[in-house]
Amino acid sequence: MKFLGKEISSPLTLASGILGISFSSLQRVINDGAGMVTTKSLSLEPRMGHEGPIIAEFEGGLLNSVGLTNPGIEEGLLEIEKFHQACQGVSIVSVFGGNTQEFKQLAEAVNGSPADLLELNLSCPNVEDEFKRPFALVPEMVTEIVSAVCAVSSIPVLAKLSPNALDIGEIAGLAEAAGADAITMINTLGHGMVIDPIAKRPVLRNNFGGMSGPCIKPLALKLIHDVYKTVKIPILGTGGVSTGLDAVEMMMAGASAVAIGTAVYDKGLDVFSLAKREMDTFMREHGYADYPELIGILEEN
Ligand code: RRO
Repeated sequence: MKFLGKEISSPLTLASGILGISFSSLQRVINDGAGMVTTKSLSLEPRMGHEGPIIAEFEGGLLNSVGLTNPGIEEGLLEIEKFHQACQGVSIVSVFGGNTQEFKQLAEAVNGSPADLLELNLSCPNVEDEFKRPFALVPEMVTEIVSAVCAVSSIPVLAKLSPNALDIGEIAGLAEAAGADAITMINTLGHGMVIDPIAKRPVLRNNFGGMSGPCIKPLALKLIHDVYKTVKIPILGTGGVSTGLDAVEMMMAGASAVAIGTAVYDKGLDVFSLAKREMDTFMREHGYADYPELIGILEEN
């Protein structure tokens, strides 16, 4: 099947942030059955991120307050070069800028690389202290950043949106009107807090963080379906997917491809081969010949 004109071996995709940027991990995910990989969001300069603990487990998934730890765009793109020398997978380079100009500079840097697709992270929940509200919650910033990037990018552009937006359908529509080629949704939810009752303290050093994992899957499905009905561009769905059946549900809701993040932390890299096998079995048993047949076929009651 194809996603944004790129041939992919399956709709399964590594979500941003879960395996960093090293080409060998990204290559392993492709060998395990994913069609695409997304890098950790890269900024112009390297960032240390927040002090630990930055991850807290709870019964519904994970809370993270990573704080955009990354080695910077230059080093990230060196790994992308190695990735493309090593395998046939499709790469999505995720970038984060503190303002429109930085997003533009990042897009220009990515133009000079073999990256296939460019994802704009407009929705990191963990850097509000430095950059104020995530851009995906500010309609005029979505329009400004997406237009500026699409004017210079030589590869297709995805806008990654937040479930915290008041009306994510409106935000997706603005991204589409500004030239985005696809929507990635959803980034982590909240903030949430996990408490250590003995210490009488939040587990995260930063006190709160974005929620991911099975607890956000129903929200992701609902919002993806809403956006599917609103825009014409494809959706890279993500949020709580850990099995092949979860991926099938997300495609039925309207996603053209499905990214797995937190489940890699829980289940290890085998999650891709397991999910692909389960998807393929479901499709064979229910008479679907190819993945795109699943997209948006949900019938509402
Ligand atoms: O690095 C993070 O703290 C982070 C990012 Br950039 C993001 O987009 N989503 C998230 O939950 N954490």
